[in-house]
Amino acid sequence: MLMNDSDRKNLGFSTRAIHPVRREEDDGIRPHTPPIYQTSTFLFEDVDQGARRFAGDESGYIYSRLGNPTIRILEETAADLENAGDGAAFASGMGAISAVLMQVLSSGDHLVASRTLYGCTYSLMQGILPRMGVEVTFVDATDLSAIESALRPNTRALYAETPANPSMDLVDLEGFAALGEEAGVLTIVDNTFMSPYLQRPLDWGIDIVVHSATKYIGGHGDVVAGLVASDAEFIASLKGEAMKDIGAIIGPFDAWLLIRGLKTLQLRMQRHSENAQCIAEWLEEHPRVRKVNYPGLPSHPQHDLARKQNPRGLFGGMISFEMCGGYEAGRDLLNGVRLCTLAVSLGATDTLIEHPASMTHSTIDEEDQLKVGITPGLVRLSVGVEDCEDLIRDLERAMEKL
Ligand code: LCS
Repeated sequence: MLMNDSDRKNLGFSTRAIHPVRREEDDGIRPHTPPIYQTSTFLFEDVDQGARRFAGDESGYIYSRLGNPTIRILEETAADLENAGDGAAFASGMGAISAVLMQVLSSGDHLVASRTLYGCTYSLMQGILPRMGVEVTFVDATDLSAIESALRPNTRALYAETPANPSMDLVDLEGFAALGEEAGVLTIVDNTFMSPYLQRPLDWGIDIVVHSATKYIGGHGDVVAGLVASDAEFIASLKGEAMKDIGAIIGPFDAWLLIRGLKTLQLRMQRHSENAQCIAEWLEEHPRVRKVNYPGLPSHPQHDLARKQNPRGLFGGMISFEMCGGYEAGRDLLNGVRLCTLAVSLGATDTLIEHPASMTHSTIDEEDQLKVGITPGLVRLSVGVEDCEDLIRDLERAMEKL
């Protein structure tokens, strides 16, 4: 027997992640893992059935851009883990973010966004959105009063990442949601850095959550994908327009990889967080490091907020830190490590090290980079699930050579 929705309600996070939401699979074969429906289209019994499905008078699959059973398992399972009414999966995090913004915003609308965002999210808001007639104001989203002051009568949505890439600044989710509610505007939060195991923005009243599922949800650095979680009404509108008509859909095999990734999300996030806490504490004591940005450190200016929003006492695997000696020191550290992998992206099982100013955030001009703490000497580490002592030894050896 397959579990029904009320059975799931009483289950813990890990159990729900390990047992994906599976509806009827009535071909009698009953595979243990969900099948990959690697098909672009679905058969109709006859012309009338095709017409009924297109008219919405009969449920059932039509064409994989409009829905696919493997993708649906991922969407429902991910939504369940975010405590959302429903979910939608996309070809990439940027596919998810752009679809949400296209769905929510129209020409003449205004968006208030955090000034600290992943480089391509920022360039989407700075380049494409204004070209389509949407005004965007970037604010310091750690300061709720700055967000409030930026509101205008035509503001339609507020957008932030928390923790933000790569500054590790936090947004007060409860306050952010309350501001949106009071102003009658939608709140959108990118939960990529935390994953639903460590933080569930919808529980604080946020309207829409987006993810680069490329990162912790996939977890192994082998898939590019995005997810959206929200109430069922918003997801239905997103699927009915921005997903259907723009078409940045995920493929069935990539969806299957994410269903598999979710099963170990809790184990990985626990270990990523423990390793990152240990490395952040080590870096903070290192004479060649000027500053460490990690919400799990008491020195993080929003450490109390981090404890409130991450009640498990785990603060994720992402650290950024500023080297004494600026760009040259950062470059030499990145060139000197052997075990840490010199690559962008994050959330893989191995530790990745990169230079935000010249890589992930190079789409932001230098003046704006500096405003959000992306200095030439800033290094970003996506701490993996290796043995922590080995990572510290690798970093120590590279630091000694500086
Ligand atoms: N949101 C955040 C917070 C991200 O870090 C990224 C990608 C995206 C959205 C976009 O997701 P994608 O389309 O790549 O799945 N961040 C990257 C990074 O920091 N390094 O490489 C990609």
